[in-house]
Amino acid sequence: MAIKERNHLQDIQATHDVHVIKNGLVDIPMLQLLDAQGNLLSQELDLWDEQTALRIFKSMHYIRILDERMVSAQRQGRISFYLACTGEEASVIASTAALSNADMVMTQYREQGVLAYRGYRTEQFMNQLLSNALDPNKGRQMPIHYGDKALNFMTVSSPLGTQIPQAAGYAYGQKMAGEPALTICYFGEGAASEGDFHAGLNMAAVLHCPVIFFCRNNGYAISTPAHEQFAGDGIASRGIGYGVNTIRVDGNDPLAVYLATLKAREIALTDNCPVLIEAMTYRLAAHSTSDDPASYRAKSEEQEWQLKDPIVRMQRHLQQQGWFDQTHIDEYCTTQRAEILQALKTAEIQPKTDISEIVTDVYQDIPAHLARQRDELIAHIKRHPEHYPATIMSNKD
Ligand SMILES: Cc1ncc(C[n+]2csc(CCOP(=O)(O)OP(=O)(O)O)c2C)c(N)n1
Repeated sequence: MAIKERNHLQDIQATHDVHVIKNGLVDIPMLQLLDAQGNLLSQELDLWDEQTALRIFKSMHYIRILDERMVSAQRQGRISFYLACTGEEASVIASTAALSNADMVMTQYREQGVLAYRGYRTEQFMNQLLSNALDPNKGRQMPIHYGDKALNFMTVSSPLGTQIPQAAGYAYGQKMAGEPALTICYFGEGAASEGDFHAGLNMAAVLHCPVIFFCRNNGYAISTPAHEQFAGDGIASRGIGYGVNTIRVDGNDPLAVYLATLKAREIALTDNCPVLIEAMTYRLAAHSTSDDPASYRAKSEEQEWQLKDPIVRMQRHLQQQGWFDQTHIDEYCTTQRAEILQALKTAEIQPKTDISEIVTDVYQDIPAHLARQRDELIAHIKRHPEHYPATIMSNKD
C-alpha cells in the first residue's frame, strides 16, 4: 500500500459547492477481538500461540505486582516517586509482544511493561528506583526513568512529547542504515497536545520513517479529562490529518492490541512509513504517587472500567483456550512478589554514587559553572553529613 502524496493542486478534485467537512462526520472504529468476558469476537484464532499468550499474561501480572509493591514502598518512604501502569497493561505489553527485540522503544514513563516483557530483571528495576550506584544512570535521575541499551530501550525522558520527534529521527536513521527494524514511541493522549507531537508526526510522514506512534488514550492527563483536552475524534483523527496510517484499537483487549501492532509493524516496514495506533484504555491507578484521583473523577467511573480490567479479560481468554492453570499462575505471582521484596531490600543497602560524579558523563570537560555548583554541594554535605547517605562521598576530608 503506497502512500498517496497529495501535495499537488492537480490531485485535488474541484467542487462548486461550499464543501464543509463536518466535525464528527467520520467515526473512526475501534478494533476489538475479545469482549469483556474474553469471548473471541472474530475468527483470528491462530493469532498467537499458548507460549506467547502466557508470556504476555505473566508479564501483565508481574507489572501489576511490581506497581502495587512500589506504590507501597513510596508510601513507606523507601522510594521518592512512582508511576503505575494499572489498567493499561494490555496496551503496553501486548504491543511489545508484537515487535522484534531489534525494534527501538521510546516510552513516556508508564510503560515499564515493555522492559519486563523484554527481560529486564527485578534487580535492575530496583537499582533504578532506589537511585543507587548500580543504576546505569548512577542514580542521578528520578525513579521510573529507566533505560537499557541492551534491550533497545531509550532512557525515559519525562518532559511530555520529547520522544516523539526523536522517534521519527531514530526511525529515519534505521531506514537509512537499511536495518530491518523500526522504532515504536509510546505516549499518552495528553502528550499529544504538545507541539512535539505535531512536529514528530509530520516529520515522520514527510520523511517516510518506519515508526509506530503508540498513543495510550487513558482518558486523563493527570486531572484533565480527555473531553477538556481536545474536541476532535480522539488522537486517531490527527494521524489522518498528517497523512499517517492510523489504527484505533481497544487498549484493554490484548489480542486486538497484538494484532493492531503486528499490522502496524508490517505496514511501517513494508512501506517505510509511520503508523499511528490509538489504544482506548483507562488509567485505573492514580496518575503518580503524588496524585489523588478522588479529587477529579467519580468512583463509579473507575468501577465501570474495573469491569474491563485487561488482566481479567486475558485470563478468561486463556481459560477459553484451555491455556490457564490457576496453580501455576498463583505460584508465579507468589514467587515474583517475594523476589521483588527481596530485590528491594538488596537495592536499599547498595551504596549511592559518589557525589563527585554528579555532573560527569554529559560534557567531555565539566563546565566551570557546574564544577562550582558541585564544589558548593560537596562543601554543604561536609557541613551537614547527618542529612546524607554515608556512601555519598568516598573522600570526606
Ligand atoms: C512538557 C511537560 N509539560 C507538563 C508536564 C507535567 N505532566 C506530567 S505527566 C502529565 C500528564 C500527561 O498525560 P498523558 O500524556 O495523557 O499520559 P498519562 O500520564 O495519562 O499516561 C503532565 C501534564 C510534563 N511532564 N512535561
